[in-house]
Amino acid sequence: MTIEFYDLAGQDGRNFSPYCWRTRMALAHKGLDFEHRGTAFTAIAAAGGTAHRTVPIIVDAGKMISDSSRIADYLEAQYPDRPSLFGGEAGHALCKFVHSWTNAVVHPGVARSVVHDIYDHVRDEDRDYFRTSREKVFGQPLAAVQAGREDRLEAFRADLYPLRLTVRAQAFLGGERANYADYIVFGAFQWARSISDFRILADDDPILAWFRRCGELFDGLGRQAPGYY
Ligand SMILES: N[C@@H](CCC(=O)N[C@@H](CS)C(=O)NCC(=O)O)C(=O)O
Repeated sequence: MTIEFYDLAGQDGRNFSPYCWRTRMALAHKGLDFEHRGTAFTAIAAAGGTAHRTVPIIVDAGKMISDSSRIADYLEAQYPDRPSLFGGEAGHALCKFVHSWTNAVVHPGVARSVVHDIYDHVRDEDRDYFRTSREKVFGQPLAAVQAGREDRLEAFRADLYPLRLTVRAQAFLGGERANYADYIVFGAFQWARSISDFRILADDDPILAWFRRCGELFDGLGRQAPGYY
């Protein structure tokens, strides 16, 4: 039975959720077909009920699972004969660091750079919800959160130095081949690319070259998704 994949959907087929990209890449890595269910923020409750409040959500063989990490663990356990997402226990453990670093350093930097651009790309029915919920989190109007992003760029790019050093020396975080660590970080930059023309990464940044390599995986899955660059 084909897996159902509930993915966040904005305007013009833009699927911009960084967490959903983790899942989308994981499904592709495992070679699993899925039925794509583009879902507005305000439609998640109808899809997932009270138990699943965020996307990504998958439904596989009648079982509903949310949270990108849980989904990755499920896919790895359920489909052991398909290519491994983690390459074993050590890889799985190391992904927890990549997850924490991405959520603590990369996501906040990206969010502050493009949050108003996200607002511009959410579906009409999501606009009030997105603005209200995110302004509550940031304690500021979205335009004020994003303002000054050019001035913050150098510091944010410097924060990415460990990633830069790594992907300059090897093709992927997983080594010669991409694994779930790559998809975790890829999701963050794909998020930005999907809804903003603001260039977080300089043209000559090795991270951009790595991002493009990731975008070419699985027949250009990432590159072909609507985006600004
Ligand atoms: N820990 C979750 C986080 C997922 C998450 O926050 N998803 C966002 C979209 S990027 C969401 O569904 N938000 C619902 C909302 O804001 O109401 C995961 O890894 O999947």
